[in-house]
Amino acid sequence: MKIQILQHINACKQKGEKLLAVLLDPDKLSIEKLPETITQINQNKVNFIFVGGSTVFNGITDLFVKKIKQLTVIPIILFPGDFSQLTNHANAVLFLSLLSGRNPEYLVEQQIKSVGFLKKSSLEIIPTAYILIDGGVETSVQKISNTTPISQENTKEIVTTALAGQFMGKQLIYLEAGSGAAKPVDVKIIRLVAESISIPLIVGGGIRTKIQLQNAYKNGADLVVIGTAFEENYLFFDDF
Ligand code: 1GP
Repeated sequence: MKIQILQHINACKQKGEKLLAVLLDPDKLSIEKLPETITQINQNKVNFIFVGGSTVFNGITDLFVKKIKQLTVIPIILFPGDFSQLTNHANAVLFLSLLSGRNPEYLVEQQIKSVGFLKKSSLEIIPTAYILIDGGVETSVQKISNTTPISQENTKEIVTTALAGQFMGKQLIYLEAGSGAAKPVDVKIIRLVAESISIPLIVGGGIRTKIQLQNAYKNGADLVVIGTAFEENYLFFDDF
């Protein structure tokens, strides 16, 4: 049976059940290391495996996802840096539009380039508003997309951008401080956005402690994404 990922996320939001995703970047993690990595993930309460990165070489994502699939039943969601990172072996794709930026390439061009692949694929396509927020360092997504993140001071613009995403018909709002951010998205921003929108809220970037993770949930994040903290310490989720 095909898993309906978005339906599941919405049902969890209704019930107040918080969700956790681990981000695996094929550019940082070798395929050889996947068995050990996925064994750790399987032992924890991880709901989704996100796969993607800002700069992944052509073809690698396909092999990477195929290998993950052999090792786990956890649904795999593509979090692509560009259209070359699509593979039919995953369960779903976050169909991202970088609404914080003003670069047409990431607002709409990449999406158009992906249609040829997506119309033939069985991936669940989840329209997602992707909002880059200043995390205190210049992150890869900022460099690659050549866009300026929204300052954490500018809460009005963040909330307005999230609402614009919802009004455009996006099904998820993703607040992103960028992988390896020095400062994750502030809890006040998470709360303001969560109170303003009615669709599920994803938060990621720079979350390195369990307290930060719990605070993101308490303030309204429905799904939190962890990359670096798990990459650096495979025991990060141990006492969840
Ligand atoms: C997902 O980019 C993040 O939104 C992952 O960030 O690597 O800092 O956890 P970290």
